[in-house]
Amino acid sequence: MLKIPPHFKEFLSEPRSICLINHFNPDGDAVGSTFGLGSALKKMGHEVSIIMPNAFPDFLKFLRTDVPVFIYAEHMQEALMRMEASALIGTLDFNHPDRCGAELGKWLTAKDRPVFMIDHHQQPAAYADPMFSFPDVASTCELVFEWLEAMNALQHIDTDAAQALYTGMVTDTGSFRFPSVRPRTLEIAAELMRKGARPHQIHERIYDSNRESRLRLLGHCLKGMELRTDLRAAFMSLDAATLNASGYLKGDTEGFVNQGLSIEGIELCLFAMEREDGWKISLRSRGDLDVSALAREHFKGGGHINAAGGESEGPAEAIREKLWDILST
Ligand SMILES: [Mn+2]
Repeated sequence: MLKIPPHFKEFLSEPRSICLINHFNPDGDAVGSTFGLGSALKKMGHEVSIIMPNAFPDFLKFLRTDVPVFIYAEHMQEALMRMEASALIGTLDFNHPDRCGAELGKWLTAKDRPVFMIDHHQQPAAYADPMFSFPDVASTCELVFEWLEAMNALQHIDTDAAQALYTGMVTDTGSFRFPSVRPRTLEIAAELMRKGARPHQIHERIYDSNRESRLRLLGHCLKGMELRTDLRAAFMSLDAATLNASGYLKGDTEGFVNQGLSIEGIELCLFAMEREDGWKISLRSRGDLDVSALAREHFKGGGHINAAGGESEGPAEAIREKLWDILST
């Protein structure tokens, strides 16, 4: 399936200085794919750095890597120095320069050094070459495994890398239950287990490590949830005042949007959350209902068929009415 162009393989046959960049607000797949690929590339003889646009959530802190990680928002100078010194840039789990923030995105598209992409989002922007872009694949971590296999480099996946890649597969597939899961997905998961991934430990770290504030926020969110059964849709929101009063930490609302979808007969859920820079929108759907198109057309965003995000003007009531309008027409 995934083929490495000969000139690219040739380029990587010598030790190179490589920077791997993932997207703003890195999730399990973004962190897992950069950690997994980063440490494998290091074992292949390359000098690797990972650049994250901003910090990743606490529930992913159990993941380990022997590759230095620079958070751009916190250590801009060091991150830039690493990027400037690299011979090759890899962008993982995103496919548009905007997704890593305005400054990093601008730097990426300056085109003064080769950039490759490994990603599974729809409608990739043409800033990278080669582009390993496979929108039908469930996670970037799954693609990193395929990429390493195509490079004959699976032996370079150690226990930490296996844990990282497995974690991204779990978070991007809702624990292997989304329609994007293929037989191959489970084969790769099994292979990662053989390489040291511990599914029970990963699940515990991701799903059984709630902070009290997170659970209370979820309670608040569910209490205010509104359903339109005629439209088969659910709407949930949290405003800034509620978030601040709860002692909100990044990552606390991860997965909230899926709760609305768990109701029988509901096929779409929109979760709106107010941050300093405006309202963030998360959308989830079932089946053929394409929320990435909806996010693109109405919420300045995008994503996958069943999982997408964007932004909107507030307040919550206006977003809710907008959603009902869109779905009614
Ligand atoms: Mn992903």
